Amino acid sequence: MKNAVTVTGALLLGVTLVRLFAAQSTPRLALELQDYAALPITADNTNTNTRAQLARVNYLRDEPGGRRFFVNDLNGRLYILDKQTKQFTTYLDFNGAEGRPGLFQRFSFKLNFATGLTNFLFDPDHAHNGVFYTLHMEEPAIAAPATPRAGIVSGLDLSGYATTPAIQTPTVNGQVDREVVLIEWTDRNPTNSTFEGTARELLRVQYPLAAHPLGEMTFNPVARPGDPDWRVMYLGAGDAQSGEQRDSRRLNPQRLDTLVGKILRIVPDLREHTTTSTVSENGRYRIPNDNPFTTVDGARKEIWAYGLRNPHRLIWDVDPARPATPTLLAFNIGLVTWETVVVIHKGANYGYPLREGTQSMSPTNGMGPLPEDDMIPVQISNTVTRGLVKPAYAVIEYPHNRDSGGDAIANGFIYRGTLIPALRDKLVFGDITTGRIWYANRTDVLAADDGNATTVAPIYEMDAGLRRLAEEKYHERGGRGGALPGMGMVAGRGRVDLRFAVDNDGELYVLTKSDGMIRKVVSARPATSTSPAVAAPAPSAGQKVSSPPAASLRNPAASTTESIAAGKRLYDVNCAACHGNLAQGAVKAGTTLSIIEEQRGKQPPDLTDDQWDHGSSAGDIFFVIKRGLPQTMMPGFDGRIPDEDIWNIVNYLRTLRPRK
Ligand code: HEC
Ligand SMILES: [Ca+2]
Ligand SMILES: [Ca+2]
Repeated sequence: MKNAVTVTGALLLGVTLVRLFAAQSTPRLALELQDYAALPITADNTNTNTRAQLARVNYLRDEPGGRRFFVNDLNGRLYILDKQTKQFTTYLDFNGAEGRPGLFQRFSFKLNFATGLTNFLFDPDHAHNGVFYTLHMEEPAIAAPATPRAGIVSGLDLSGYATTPAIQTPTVNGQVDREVVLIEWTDRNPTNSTFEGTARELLRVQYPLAAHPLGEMTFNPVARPGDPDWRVMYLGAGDAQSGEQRDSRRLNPQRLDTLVGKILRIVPDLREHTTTSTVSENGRYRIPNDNPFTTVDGARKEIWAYGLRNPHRLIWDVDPARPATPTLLAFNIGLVTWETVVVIHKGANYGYPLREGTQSMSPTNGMGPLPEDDMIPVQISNTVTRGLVKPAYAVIEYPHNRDSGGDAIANGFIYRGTLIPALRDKLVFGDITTGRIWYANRTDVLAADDGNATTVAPIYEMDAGLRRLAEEKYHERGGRGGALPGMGMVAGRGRVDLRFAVDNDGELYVLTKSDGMIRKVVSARPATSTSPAVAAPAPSAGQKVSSPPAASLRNPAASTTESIAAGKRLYDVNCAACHGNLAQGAVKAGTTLSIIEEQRGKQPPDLTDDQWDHGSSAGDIFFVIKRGLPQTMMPGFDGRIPDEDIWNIVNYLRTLRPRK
């Protein structure tokens, strides 16, 4: 077992190095970011996890016509952002949980990641019809009505409002922690900054676990009235964490009888496409007849593509050479190794959880090479299959790796603005937790969509210093604690929590939840050698392939009072935040990392109980600290703490005994 892990690590390193070298032959670009607007702080300041992020800004969208921005905060508010004054006005407040003043009493926003008011989207005809759509999460266990509360928004006419039955998702023990709700709103006067009109619930889907929701919506940007895609909505539905479970939920992303882990395609307005679509089961929307599985027995007709873990962002590439047929791309967050961008094709299967990136994944989340003739079953239900299909592969991928990767892919855009010629026709994207930013050439991205797993677009890292900027602003705006809130496996303590946005001119914005800021990308220049790289932690030596047998290594530092005191000082600064101030472990210290956020590893263990899962000799402990434990939250300190100081820490740890 241990050997298998090492081999995968070595393979991974090989892949990573090839890409790194590709990246270094081109001069590195440095992005200049300018503060654009600061969201009102909605943080829970008693929390150290992502609820302590100053404002959980998720989307910025330009109003059709470009007069104002609209911006949402997962904590519940949909704002109008005035482009001149940079003032935020609350347009709708969804958060009516636990006596809060907003619309929905079942509103659920406290867990990390994309819980809360996840998204809003303008109808393509918004300027005329005032229609927009929202996605938010509710907690079905809350004993309060699921309808919006009357009197909260004085112009909201609720006379015809009715909820829909939640579409069931296969689960175990009846567990359904959340429901995702899609609502269509019609504002009779879309020019003022208040809401007056009606709302219609279109869809409600069970989410057995809270992470990876149905969180993304988009319309084909080139479709015009009369076109088959006019006002047809594509949705990105996360897998509700199904694919990483080791029970019957695991196949949900592959199953065509459930909506999670899919790209969906629906017609929200019952009056559109009446002759080429069918009314949905719940009677609230239509399903185009040319969706790929409308004639497959037992399949959900809403499905457009499948086998995805968390396709949380969708974008379109409009090729000037063939503007009528834009390409849909999804940013898909991975589980074990690969963060990916995929090109979405009608009916395609992206393989998860049998595949991740361009590798295969075992039922215990082990990674391996793809079989030579790569085919997987077409899964209708948990037991029924119908033939085989060749999975579709990523066009961009990066690993969970300190040197060249991150924890979770954010979104990105193919730059079409005029401010920054150096970015033209580049897909600019980033990593959520580390705040790293890359670009790939658009032509490389499209060329990699060739059905061949071994071709992916090269990616080039850019310097933006985003982590440093976010840390400074976080503290300047009153954020407490030493690091940014939350954690990531690669990022360590402190998530930047990055997303991108574009305005109607195609200019780029960077949204960061940690400091609740919107920044505009104003230039890209060749990086000078002194330009600060993203302050990512120093490389962990965990990927080194050969080393002396750890257990036999002798501690060269004598266990003197000085050594132990030096070790304690270093421990307090570098380790106490996770392992507790007395090294008693996160559980006893009461500083446990949220289960959802850090589900991939154990809680930081007690280091005083003389139980060593990774070896008890001084050499074993030395190497755990130096290299970290890959695939867990334990970072490597190589390059950050000199070897002799690591030995001092070992000496300090050796003096500790369990405390009552
Ligand atoms: C970001 C949180 C975090 C930080 C910071 C951190 N650790 Fe850890 N550490 C962990 C976690 C989580 C584990 C358990 C990994 C596993 O086994 O799944 C761990 C495991 C260990 C182990 C292995 C224990 C065993 O049972 O074998 C040692 C030793 C250790 N850490 C020491 C340190 C020291 C010393 C520092 C500071 C220099 C440090 N850690 C900093 C999270 C952290
Ligand atoms: Ca209005
Ligand atoms: Ca390819």
